[in-house]
Amino acid sequence: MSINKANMMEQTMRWYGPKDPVSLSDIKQAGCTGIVSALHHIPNGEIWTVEEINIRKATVEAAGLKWTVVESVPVHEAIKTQKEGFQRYIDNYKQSIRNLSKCGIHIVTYNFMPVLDWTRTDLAYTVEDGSKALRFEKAAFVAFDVFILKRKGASKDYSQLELDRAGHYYANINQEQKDLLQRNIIAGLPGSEESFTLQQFQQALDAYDGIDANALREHLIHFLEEIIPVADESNVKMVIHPDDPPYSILGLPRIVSTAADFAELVKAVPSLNNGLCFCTGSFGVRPDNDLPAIVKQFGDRINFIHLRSTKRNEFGDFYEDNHLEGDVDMFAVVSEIVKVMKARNVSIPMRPDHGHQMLDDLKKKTNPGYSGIGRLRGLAELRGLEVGIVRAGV
Ligand code: DNO
Repeated sequence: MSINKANMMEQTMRWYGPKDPVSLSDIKQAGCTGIVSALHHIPNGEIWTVEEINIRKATVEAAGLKWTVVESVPVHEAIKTQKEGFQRYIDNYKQSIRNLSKCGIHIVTYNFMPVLDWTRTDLAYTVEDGSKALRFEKAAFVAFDVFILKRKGASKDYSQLELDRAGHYYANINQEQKDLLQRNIIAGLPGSEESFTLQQFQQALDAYDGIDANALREHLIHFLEEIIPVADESNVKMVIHPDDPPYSILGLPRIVSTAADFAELVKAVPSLNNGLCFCTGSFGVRPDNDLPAIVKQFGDRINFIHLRSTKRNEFGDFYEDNHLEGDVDMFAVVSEIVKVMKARNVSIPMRPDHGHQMLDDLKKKTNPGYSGIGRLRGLAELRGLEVGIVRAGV
């Protein structure tokens, strides 16, 4: 029996462009209709021209798919730190929004995390069924901070237990493992537009000297006050991605980790185009984030959804679990999303966020988190969940 898809999530996957080992045809066969993509070859801070956007758009459309969401137009570090010359980058950003709109692309994702985008310590953590997942191990992260980066004052940021566990971890890994840990954290995961050597990394951190959470929030609000009027004129929905993990790391402030954080941004810039990319995997790492309540509270400004579940332990470690397992109550989340779409009479694009490396993909070189088969499994489960919810009239 076919069901009315008008108020159901639009199924999409992220595609990194022509070099992505997962093809557009693979994504279409997974059952997606939409693509999430970005012009990763354009240097961070430069304008995305209509020509370049149209090239990507034509490639996507030739495969019978639609480029529904941009993830991400990256925000230059100078905008976050408000260093000399940052206004030029804001102007460029505005022009990219206008150009995307001209090409018919109306949802743009971005984040405002200082220096690092999403962060993991282990990209090949073998889970019980033999597939590989991404993991954040607190002891490894603290070891990187205290013993490899040797950040000034780092040890003051951790408890004695955390330092002891990190010391133990570090004493038991070899040089190769140390190098790998460093690479995993600072060499840039897929989608992060920055990649550093240790020395460059320290310099990037230093640029935040004197910038605390309040200052960073002011910088973000300034950015929003500048770009949201352009989004309004261009009919573009801007959606901010939450911090991953959702707390301050390496002494850097993070300001989009909770519902209260996002509420501040809404208060400052109320336009509905100041929206949220609702990422269950990022918000879900904190037990104090009530995910269905966030959907309820911000339903009118959630315009892109990342569905993924994490499993945490008492030490602050987490790994990416199967989409319907782990700490996220996916049934409760999708039920709220279904209600929102019905009330708004819209279909919100969703992507299965990450997936385990599994089956044939274990033999391939894949983008961590973005292999084809693991995401296909996640999508299939989420699709079934949503159909069940809709058919049951929950
Ligand atoms: C990781 C992603 C992030 C996200 C950006 C959005 O898999 O969720 O890279 O795309 O933070 O700007």
